[in-house]
Amino acid sequence: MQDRLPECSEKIHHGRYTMTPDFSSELFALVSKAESIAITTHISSDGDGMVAAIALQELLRHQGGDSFIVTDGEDLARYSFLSENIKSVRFHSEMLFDLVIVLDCNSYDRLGERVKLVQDSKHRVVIDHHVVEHAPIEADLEAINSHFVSVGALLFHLFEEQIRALDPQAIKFIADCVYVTILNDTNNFGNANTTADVFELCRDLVNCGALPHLLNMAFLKNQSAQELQYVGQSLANIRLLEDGKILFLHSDLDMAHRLGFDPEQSMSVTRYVQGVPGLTAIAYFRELKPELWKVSLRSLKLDVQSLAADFGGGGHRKASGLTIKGSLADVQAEIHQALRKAIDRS
Ligand SMILES: [Mn+2]
Repeated sequence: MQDRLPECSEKIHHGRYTMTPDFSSELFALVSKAESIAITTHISSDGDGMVAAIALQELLRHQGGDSFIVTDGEDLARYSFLSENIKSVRFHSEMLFDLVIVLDCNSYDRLGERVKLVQDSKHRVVIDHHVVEHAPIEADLEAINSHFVSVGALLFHLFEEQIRALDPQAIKFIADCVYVTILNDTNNFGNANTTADVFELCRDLVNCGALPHLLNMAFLKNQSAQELQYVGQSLANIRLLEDGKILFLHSDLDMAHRLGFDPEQSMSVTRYVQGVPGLTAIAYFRELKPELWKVSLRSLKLDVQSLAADFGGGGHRKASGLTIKGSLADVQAEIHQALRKAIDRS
């Protein structure tokens, strides 16, 4: 698929694409020299970066490279349907690796405490599909191409030859992982990045043994009854404002305690309300500590990044977040006012 792109055949620095022509052999040369290898991804890891890391670990294992996935301690049980043998370790500041491979991230800003892990390593490799913006990681070797739908898809492209040379079981394993990265980054083929190329790649992955119905169930519908109750009660809190242009919903600590559910384990709640007709903006309020709220903003029409920035938050134009102190009523009133102003300006 994407190998039609000229960007993949030569090293180009447009701030957007960097691909070395023989990336895979250069990477395997680094891997064979390295005494210790770490694979890592951005903070608040997701089903792209982390699952691509699981796929890469498997590929390296077949190439004789033993690696650790370095995490912030997040629970990888979520991915146990892919593998029970993920070799991972929680980051601590004394650890040192010869080679660190960073996936789904090209910026020191997105590494949290693991900046040290990357900076202290002898060699660094970056594989990513985000546009390069702030504090780029200085890498010995990098493959950055924002044409790819997920870093898993980029990984498959870079190593397709090596992957296809594996035994059928290993091929299927990696195809499953890559498929999950696409489910994650297209939000189940629902985002604007779901192109014909994506379906072509998925066709290849299914031909490699990936079973979409099982992966869909295991990855996207893997929610405990408590989590569904948590989502349900959050949805029951929906309020419409400004003639139905603004939708508010919230989850407080009391609710989480009552249900015995850890909100950190929750998948996005806003995805359930994004299709409500007539909306200009969504604000989801989640209580982090008593009277401290995380606000997730979504809008197809307003620039919610600049709105979040006014409160010390950040993100993207269409999806951003901030934290704010106060009672729910006060916090909602403040965000309501800011959104109303943004609507008036638009
Ligand atoms: Mn990604």
